[in-house]
Amino acid sequence: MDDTICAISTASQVAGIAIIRVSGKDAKKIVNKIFKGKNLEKVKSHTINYGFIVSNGEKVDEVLVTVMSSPKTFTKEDVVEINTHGGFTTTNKVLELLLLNGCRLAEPGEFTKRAFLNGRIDLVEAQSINDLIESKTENQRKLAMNNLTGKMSAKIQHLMDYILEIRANIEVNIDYPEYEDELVITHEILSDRLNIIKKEINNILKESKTGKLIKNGLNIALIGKPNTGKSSLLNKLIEEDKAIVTNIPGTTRDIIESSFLLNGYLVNLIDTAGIRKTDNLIEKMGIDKSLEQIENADLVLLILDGSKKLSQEDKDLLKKVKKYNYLIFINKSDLNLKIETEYLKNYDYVIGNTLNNELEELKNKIISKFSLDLINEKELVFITNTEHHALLKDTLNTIDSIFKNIKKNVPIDMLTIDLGKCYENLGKIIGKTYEEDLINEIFKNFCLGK
Ligand SMILES: Nc1nc2c(ncn2[C@@H]2O[C@H](COP(=O)(O)OP(=O)(O)OP(=O)(O)O)[C@@H](O)[C@H]2O)c(=O)[nH]1
Ligand SMILES: [Mg+2]
Repeated sequence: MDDTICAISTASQVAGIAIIRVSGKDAKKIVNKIFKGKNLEKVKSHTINYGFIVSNGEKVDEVLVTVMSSPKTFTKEDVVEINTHGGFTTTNKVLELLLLNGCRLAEPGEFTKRAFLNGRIDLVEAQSINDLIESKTENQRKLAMNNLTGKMSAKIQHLMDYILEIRANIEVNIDYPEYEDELVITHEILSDRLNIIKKEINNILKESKTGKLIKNGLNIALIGKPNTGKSSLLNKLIEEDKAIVTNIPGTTRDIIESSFLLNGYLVNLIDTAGIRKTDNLIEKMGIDKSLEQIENADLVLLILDGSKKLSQEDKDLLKKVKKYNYLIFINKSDLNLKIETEYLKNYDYVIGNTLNNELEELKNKIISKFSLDLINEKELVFITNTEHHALLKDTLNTIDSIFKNIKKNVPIDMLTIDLGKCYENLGKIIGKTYEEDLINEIFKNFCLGK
């Protein structure tokens, strides 16, 4: 972290302006070497300075240079940002000059890594910067922004503080029995407190499902016999003629994916080959892919042709989808309905058609199935990272093993190792360590050694 790094921070495309970011202790010195204007090493912090980037006395570009002194910057180091005219050649030339004058090209994410290592942001916040950049919907943006402002980190930190307090308390009970003011942690008290932690982690995990849904979108696989209108439905929902539609059964062979916004949430539709018995090798391969999609989807949407009686193939599919999170869409309601709805009475279905865009009932059903109408009202603070999810699950497992040991009457001091493990797991989410914190906690709360 001793060196000074630089990178083009804006998109690599022709634009009016591009920004080159420089961070590190020599940021001002290096930029100053190639800048004609005020002395950047002497200007006030957080100022924008007009001038030219020069190379061998020749003007390369007319620029605005923002100088921001440590520590009030993104990386907490000195940061200089050069606004160049955004052509490829000019921007690359300025970057090249920085490299020739002592900067190193930043690795991907290195500015954020420095912000983390210098204590400006924690790991959840660092991750959410990426999410913020990649967000496609308003809700994804809100979620990332809430995480960025540390709301999730605060929740995790709160749990960690609680564990640390118990752990430090036990430590004092053992090492300083003469310290009588201190509550003695018994198996019962420990169980009560562990239950509180468990409940909170379970809540975070439950809500994280919603977070994942916002971040990755809701994956819906469109499944059904050939010719029921799967591709027509995809086209109608995304409002674009993306998938080929014909009256020839077996039209779709490959998987076709596209997204649309439902109530502000990203929905990824996966159109698949109609499922039937076939000797055609290509169609067969397509059907295998359809069946794979059933496994991976958040919702399996089975499309039936309402103008026909149920065939054996439909009935087989009905049996199959019941094992998943499914919904049935009876399509072609503009025609005479011949489908036996009586057979479907124990199934969750809605009726509509793609021909006249009668899809409101279907949309509303999906919204209510995933409570998409309720999410908005809650505060969007969720764990979205898979590793963080795994760490929380691991913490729950460790708590369960403590409970088992309590039942076996294992002495309290033997349980502290597992308590430490819980703390460490949670700490990994926000990038904090255990030992140091424990020592601080003991000495902070109990003012020992007086
Ligand atoms: N009347 C009517 N016809 C429809 C409706 N939806 C689709 N169709 C027709 O049904 C036929 C099949 O539509 P597709 O969308 O290609 O069906 P598919 O399920 O994708 O078929 P495969 O790709 O072969 O599995 C086309 O002729 C569509 O125009 C509807 O709501 N009403
Ligand atoms: Mg199709």
